[in-house]
Amino acid sequence: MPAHWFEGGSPPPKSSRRVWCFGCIGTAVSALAHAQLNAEATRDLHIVNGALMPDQRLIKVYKGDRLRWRVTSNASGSLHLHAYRLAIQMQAGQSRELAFTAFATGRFRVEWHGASAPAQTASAHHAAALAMLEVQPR
Ligand SMILES: [Cu+2]
Repeated sequence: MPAHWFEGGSPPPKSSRRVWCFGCIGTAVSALAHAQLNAEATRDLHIVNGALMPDQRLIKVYKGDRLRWRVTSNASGSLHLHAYRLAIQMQAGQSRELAFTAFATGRFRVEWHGASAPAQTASAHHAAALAMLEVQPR
């Protein structure tokens, strides 16, 4: 082996360069998957007597996703997402859309305040949430 091969230090081992490459590809693939699956997240929320079906009660998204909730209710009231300073008034039988970007990460309560029970408004903040919005970091 010629002596000049060792001048200026040895090259990095091939194995470590390969690992670094796979790491890059993995990161790119998962970022792409998140972007494609969650960039625009539409949900139908059908509120019946102030409650949602169990499979609609957890909404998981990623930070930066654009959310579009198509809300219906059989009773009048209001839907609140206090952490995001969002509220919509609902009339019985009406459907409304709530569109916003998930700008903050965390678990947030989505609340329903029925119009037929005004005294319930304050206590509703201590009752079970209508749904939980879970925003994960990307
Ligand atoms: Cu509220």
